[in-house]
Amino acid sequence: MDEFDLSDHSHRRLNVLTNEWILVSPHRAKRPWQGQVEDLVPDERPKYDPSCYLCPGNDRIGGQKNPKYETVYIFDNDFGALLMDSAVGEVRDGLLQARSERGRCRVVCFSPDHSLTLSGMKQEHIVDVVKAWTSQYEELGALPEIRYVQIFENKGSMMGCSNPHPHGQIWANAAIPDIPRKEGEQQRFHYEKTGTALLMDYLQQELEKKERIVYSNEHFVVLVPFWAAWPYEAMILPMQHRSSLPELSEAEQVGFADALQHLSRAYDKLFNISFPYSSGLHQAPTGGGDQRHWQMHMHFYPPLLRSATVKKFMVGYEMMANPQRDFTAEYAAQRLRDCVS
Ligand code: H2U
Ligand code: ZN
Repeated sequence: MDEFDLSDHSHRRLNVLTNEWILVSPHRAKRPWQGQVEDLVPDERPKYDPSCYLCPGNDRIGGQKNPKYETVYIFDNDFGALLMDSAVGEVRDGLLQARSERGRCRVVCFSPDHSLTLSGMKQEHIVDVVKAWTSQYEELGALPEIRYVQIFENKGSMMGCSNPHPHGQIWANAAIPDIPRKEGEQQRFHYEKTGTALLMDYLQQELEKKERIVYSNEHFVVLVPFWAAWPYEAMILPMQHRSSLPELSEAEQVGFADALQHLSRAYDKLFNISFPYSSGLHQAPTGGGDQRHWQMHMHFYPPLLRSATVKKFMVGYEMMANPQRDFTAEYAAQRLRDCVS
């Protein structure tokens, strides 16, 4: 039998942030592919679209009108999944349990320019987005009913985004949702055991090995996590221990914007399209308590596998057992590194 090799033999990798496993089958990356492989025509959009409900000065579907904004613009989602004033109550009926949930949902327009995405924005304007996320985290997190602020972006129709105008969302709610709760628990276990932040120790290992680093500047690192499940999954991490955005210095805000810009440009270059993904920031829960174990980070989960049109399906085994991938995280990191400019 051959000597075990991560680049050749099937294996499982542990996601230390969630304590869940993923299956890697590198030998399958060599199997023949008969599906279509084609580039999409790049979508050309005007800087202003009179029918866009996010463009400056336009009417929204809910009847409100956007101001003629010139930088980042934030409004309460007209169709928010969470409301601050909904009825409070509980159902406990044997195994049937339910609890009311309150919260606030907002939409964050990254730019007044309808034609842009993060990758095409000037770095100083991405810094404005980082600053807006920071003040939203502070403002929403200070509400007494809020324990967790989730900042995210769905980019591209493939990810269910309803409008190409550059924007993201924020949902803030009373309970800590499952994924950040699991990540928080894992980080707490590690901190209690070692006195150091889990993701700081992980980053140290990655910086030594270098094989999964896509890009880095003085303050931030872009890497493909060892346990990546999506083909071109990536993570942005601060170099220093920072639990949440308000802890970043001005220079670190710029470093974060620079990392965002380089990753989004590399993504667009990979298959020569405006690359779809869901991204989101994980940060310490709000509302008090010791959160030193938390290290803020941003996840990118792009659905594409092989080209602009060939997507990775998280189906069958992934739905029933655990995520699986063919080519390795190291291969993905190499390809993304080749696209960094
Ligand atoms: P996507 O990021 O998934 O495209 O969602 C856009 C959000 O914008 C969506 O949550 C909100 C929708 O509720 N929206 C408004 O708040 N007002 C509108 O007039 C249209 C859409
Ligand atoms: Zn628009």
